[in-house]
Amino acid sequence: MSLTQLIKNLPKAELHLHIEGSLEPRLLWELAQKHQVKLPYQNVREIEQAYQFSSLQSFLDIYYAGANVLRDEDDFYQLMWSYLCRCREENIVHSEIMFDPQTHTQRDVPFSVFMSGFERAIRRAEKEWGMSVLLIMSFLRHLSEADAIDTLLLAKPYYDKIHAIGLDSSELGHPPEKFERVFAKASALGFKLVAHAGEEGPSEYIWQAINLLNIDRIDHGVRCEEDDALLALVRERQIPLTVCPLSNLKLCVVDDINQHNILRLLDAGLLVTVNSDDPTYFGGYLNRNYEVLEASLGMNEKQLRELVTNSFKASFLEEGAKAHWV
Ligand code: ES4
Ligand code: ZN
Repeated sequence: MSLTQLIKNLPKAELHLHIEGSLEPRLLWELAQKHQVKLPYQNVREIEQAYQFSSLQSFLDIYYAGANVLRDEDDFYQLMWSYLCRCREENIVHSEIMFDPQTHTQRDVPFSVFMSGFERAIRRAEKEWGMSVLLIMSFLRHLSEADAIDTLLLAKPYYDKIHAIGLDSSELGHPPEKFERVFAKASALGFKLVAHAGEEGPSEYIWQAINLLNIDRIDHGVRCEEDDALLALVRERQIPLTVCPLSNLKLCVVDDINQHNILRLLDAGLLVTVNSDDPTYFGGYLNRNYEVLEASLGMNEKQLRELVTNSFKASFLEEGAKAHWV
C-alpha cells in the first residue's frame, strides 16, 4: 500500500483545529448573501484568491472578517457539520475542536446561538458514525485578561460541553503571562489547558505557557528547538506539541516546507502530532498535511505510524478510549 493510501486509511485524531478556520469560501459566500453582509469580494474565486498571507496578523485580519458572516444557529451548525463530514472522509475518528467565543460575542452573537449550532452537528456525527469530539474554548490573546475572565463566566451554562481552555490570536506582544489568573481559574474549574506558543512568538513564550499557565499541551511550539534546555524539558515531560505544517508554511513561520523541523523533533523523541489549524485558509485538511510531510520531508511509514499514534496519546480521551487506538 502506498503511504498516501495508508495516510487515508489509518484512523487519526486531530488536536489543533479552529472551527472558524474551516469555513469554506463557498459557505462564506452563501452566508454573506443570506445575511446581506457586504464583502470586498465579487465571487467565490475572489475569496479564494484573497487567501495569501505573509504573517499571522495578515491571516487573522481575513479570518475575523470571514467569521463575521456567522450569525444564526444554523450557520454554526453548517460550519461544524461540514468539518465533521470532512473528518468522516479523512478517517479522523476523534477531534478536539477549538472555537473563539469572543469573535462572536463581540458581534452580539451569544453563547446560546453558537453552542446550540455546534452541539446539534456534533450529536448527529456521534450518532451517525460514532465520531468523537471534545471542544476547546479559546481566548483571544489580543484582548484583555478581564475580557477572558468575563468570557469564562458567560460560558458557565455550557461548562459540561467544554473540555479544555485555549489561547490563540496575535502572539507577539501578548505573552502567556498576561493570562496567568484566568488559566488558574479555569484549571480550578477542572478544565484541561492548552495555549498557542512558539508559533511566531519566541521560545520564552513556551517557557511561560509551561511554568505560568501549567498547560497540558502546546499548540505549535516549533520554536522550542531554539533553546536546548526547553527542548530537553519538553522531551522529558513528554509535553505534546500540536504542529501544523501547512499553517507554518502559509504564515511564513518556515520559509520552505523542506526546512520544517517536525520530523527532527519526532526523531528526537518529542510527542509531536500533525494537525491542520485553519484548513480552508492554509490549503489543506489533515491528510494533506501528512502528505506534504511525505512529499517534502521524505516521511517514512514508521514516522507516519508514530505521528498517528501520538495523535491519540496526546489527546484528552480517557485512558480506556486511548488504549483502543494506540
Ligand atoms: C490561529 Cl494559526 C493561528 N494562530 C493563532 N491564532 C489563531 N486563530 C486561528 N488560527
Ligand atoms: Zn492554531
